[in-house]
Amino acid sequence: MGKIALVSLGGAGTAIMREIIRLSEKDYDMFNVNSRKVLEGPKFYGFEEIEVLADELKDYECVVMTAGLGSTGGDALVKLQSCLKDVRKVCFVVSPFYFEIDRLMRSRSQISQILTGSFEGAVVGLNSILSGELEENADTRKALEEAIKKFDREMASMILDMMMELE
Ligand SMILES: Nc1nc2c(ncn2[C@@H]2O[C@H](COP(=O)(O)OP(=O)(O)OP(=O)(O)O)[C@@H](O)[C@H]2O)c(=O)[nH]1
Ligand SMILES: [Mg+2]
Repeated sequence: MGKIALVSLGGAGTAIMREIIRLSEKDYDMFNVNSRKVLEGPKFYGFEEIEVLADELKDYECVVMTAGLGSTGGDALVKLQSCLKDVRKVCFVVSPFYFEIDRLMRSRSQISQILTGSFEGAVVGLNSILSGELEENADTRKALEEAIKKFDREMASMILDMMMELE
C-alpha cells in the first residue's frame, strides 16, 4: 500500500484516469467508481459501494479524487469525501458546460458541499474549452471530442504533478 490513493468517479473521472494511466511513469494505488468496469488496472467499485471503498481508503495518508460534477459521479465524490473524515483529501473536479442546464444546477449543490473550509484541489470549468475557433468548426462534434480529450490530458497532468508533490 502506498501513501496516496487516487480515486476516479463517473464517466469524466474515468476518462481523466485513463489519461493518468497513459501519462504516468509510476504505479499509484488506483480505484475507479463507475456503473461498470472499463479500466484495466484500477480496482473497481460500483456507485453503491462507496462505504466499502471508504473503509479501504481510511489508512492512506492522502486520497486524491477526480470526477465530473452534475450527476452520479459528483454525488459519489461528495459521499466519499464525507465518509473519509480523518484522511487528507485533494479533489480535482470538472464543472459542466453552461448549456448542460440540469447538470449545472446539480453541480452547484455538489460544489457547495465539496468546498468546505479544508478544501484542497481545483474546480475546473469545461466552458474554458469553448473557444470561438471550436464553435465555428465545421465538424463541431469531432472538434469538441478532441478538445475534451485535450482537457482530460491537462487535468491528468495537473493531478500527476500534485501526486508528485504529495509524495
Ligand atoms: N472532462 C470530461 N468531462 C466529461 C466527460 N464526460 C462527461 N463530462 C462532464 O462531466 C459531467 C458529468 O458527466 P459524467 O461524469 O459522465 O457523469 P456520470 O457521473 O458518469 O453520470 P451519468 O453520465 O449521468 O451516467 C458532464 O455533464 C460533462 O460536463 C469526459 O469524458 N471528460
Ligand atoms: Mg456519463
